[in-house]
Amino acid sequence: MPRFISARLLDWWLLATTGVAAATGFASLLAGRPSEAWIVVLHGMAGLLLVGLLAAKLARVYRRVVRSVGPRRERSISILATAAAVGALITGVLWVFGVDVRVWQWSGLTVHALLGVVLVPLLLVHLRHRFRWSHRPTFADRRTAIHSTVLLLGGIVAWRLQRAVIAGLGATGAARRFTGSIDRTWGRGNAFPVTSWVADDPDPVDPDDWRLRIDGAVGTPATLAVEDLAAYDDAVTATLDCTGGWYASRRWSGVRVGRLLAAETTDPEARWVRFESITGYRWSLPLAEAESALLATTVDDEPLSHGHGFPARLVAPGRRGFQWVKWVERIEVRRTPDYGQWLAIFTSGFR
Ligand SMILES: Nc1nc2c(c(=O)[nH]1)N[C@H]1C(S)=C(S)[C@@H](COP(=O)(O)O)O[C@H]1N2
Ligand SMILES: [Mo]
Repeated sequence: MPRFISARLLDWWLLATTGVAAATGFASLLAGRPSEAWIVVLHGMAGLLLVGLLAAKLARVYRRVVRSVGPRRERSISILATAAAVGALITGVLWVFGVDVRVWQWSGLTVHALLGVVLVPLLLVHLRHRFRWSHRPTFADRRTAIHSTVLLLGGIVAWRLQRAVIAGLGATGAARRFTGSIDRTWGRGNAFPVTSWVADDPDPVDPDDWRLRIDGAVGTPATLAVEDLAAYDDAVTATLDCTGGWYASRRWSGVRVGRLLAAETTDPEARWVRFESITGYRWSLPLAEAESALLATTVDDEPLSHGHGFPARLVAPGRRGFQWVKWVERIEVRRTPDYGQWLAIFTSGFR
């Protein structure tokens, strides 16, 4: 196997590219506006480059692995990390080409993300075993600069080619949104997938019992009933884009959150608005963004179904689906951000 680039440079690029792939992969979960499409593009380029880099690395080390050179624990970690990386690359590439490798209830894109999450700690342990700062390449030399430029261009060209091939094949991949999600806009009203997290599965809400509380950094807390919300008919057309890999555009109507807060917000220090579900699921938005968001009660003029959050859900245009809290029962105006929400979306529903 001829060596095109030095082992040092290959390892450095593997680490850097994996870092970029992990960072953009995570950031892509929050990317909901077209101006953030570059995050997903960069993720794709890093992934395609990794296919080549990982193949080159495996060609270099596989003999050591099959001959069982080195401590057993180190080898096991290397093998597990390789498996996670190869799995993530395969599921990622297949997703882009329109092949959804479902495992249990997870979409291929979710499987891809989970493998990426598993890879990070494995890679850190692998680095702890094998990383030597003294083995870094010297970037001052010309060969290294040329090889690095070739690799960088390789990633870009591979990405362009992938786009051309998909467009040429007319594969379902061509219909993906910039986030990578597949179009599920078919049908209207409530006819689109229901997606809830880990344990969020409440009983249907009785509209007579349901109350919306508006409190926190507000003058006087308020309580509204279903009839109170029916008095408004603000509407917005917005796309619900789930990080699980599908999206649906709909016309939502209800009440613009700013109207509910107008009478209430008196605290000049108020900066955030937190939307809380009957299940404990919650997310918060900066005040100005929250004010322009919609607390929706209908979708395409149908009342929201239970699965979609009846009697009221947050519609936050430009935000990813997981931030569109369903079954909202409390709107809290806050001075500080709510970091606990990152945990709450995983643990809600368990109580
Ligand atoms: N309370 C609550 N709200 C939630 C969720 C949830 O599990 N619980 N799931 C979120 C996710 S991940 C998405 S993609 C959207 C899905 O909305 P839908 O089920 O109406 O399609 O709701 C979001 N709001
Ligand atoms: Mo989602």
